[in-house]
Amino acid sequence: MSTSDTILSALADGVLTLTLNRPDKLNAFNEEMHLALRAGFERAHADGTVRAVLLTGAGRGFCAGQDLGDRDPKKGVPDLGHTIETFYNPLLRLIRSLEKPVICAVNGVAAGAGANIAFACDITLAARSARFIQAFSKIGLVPDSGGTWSLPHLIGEARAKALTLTAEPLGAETAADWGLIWRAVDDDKLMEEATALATRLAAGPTRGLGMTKRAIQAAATNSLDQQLDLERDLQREAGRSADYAEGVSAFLEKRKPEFKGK
Ligand code: T3D
Repeated sequence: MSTSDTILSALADGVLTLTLNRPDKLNAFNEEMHLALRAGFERAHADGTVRAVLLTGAGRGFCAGQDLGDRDPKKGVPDLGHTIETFYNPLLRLIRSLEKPVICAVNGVAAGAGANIAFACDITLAARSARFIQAFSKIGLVPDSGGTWSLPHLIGEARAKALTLTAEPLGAETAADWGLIWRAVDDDKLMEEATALATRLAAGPTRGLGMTKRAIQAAATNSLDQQLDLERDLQREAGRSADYAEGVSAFLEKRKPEFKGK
């Protein structure tokens, strides 16, 4: 099933796979691709049969950020604050607020917003040959798509500043060593591993996984006391879920649980 040619969308085994599909432009964002990707994540929020999302790119790149062909200075001075507010920020919020796992399979270069979108996903795998580039400083821009938040949180200020000010490419293995992504995998195994992971998570206790995501993200701004209170509230809710009853029953009956995401 496809929402637009610029995003390929397919649902199988509870995993909604969204593939950025402008390979000639290394999957750079134009407005059509933004709207189609947003529609994909909105579907993931609304559709109970979607229990995990897998985001990847078609061709040799993951995403080269904004399509600079749409930013030709000869056409006038753009209001980039407006495009961030209209397109990039809503996308980041949809990814972070989705109470289902979002797996990202970075199949090639991830530059500008493309890199920071990959860092915003819950579990990011990258092909060993992939590289991440904070390309913004090369064209006089500031990192966006949450990069000025996620980079210092994930790797500290020193590395965040060096990456963003120099725009030096960062290889997938170093990105994994630094904690920017989960794992670098052999190029020819990327989609197999990412699909297996997404499928495993989609068969899991979706509500518990979603609340886990919420709790981990909340820790960025909460005190320990606030976090302890949040854990209490979320555990109360998780303890009332059908999947918790199923998980405990399966353990006691020495069988595999069959979670329904409820
Ligand atoms: O504007 C706003 O709304 C604000 C938001 C901004 C968010 C951002 O993401 S700003 C950052 C924008 N992105 C960049 O600055 C990256 C530009 N691209 C590159 O630096 C390089 O392409 C890469 C390092 C990503 C990859 O290099 P390489 O050598 O592997 O590939 P290439 O030959 O440069 O690119 C292949 C093709 O993709 C090429 O087209 P061609 O010549 O074969 O017809 C190239 O022009 C095209 N392409 C790559 N990136 C973009 C792009 N076309 C349009 N926009 C791009 N961002």
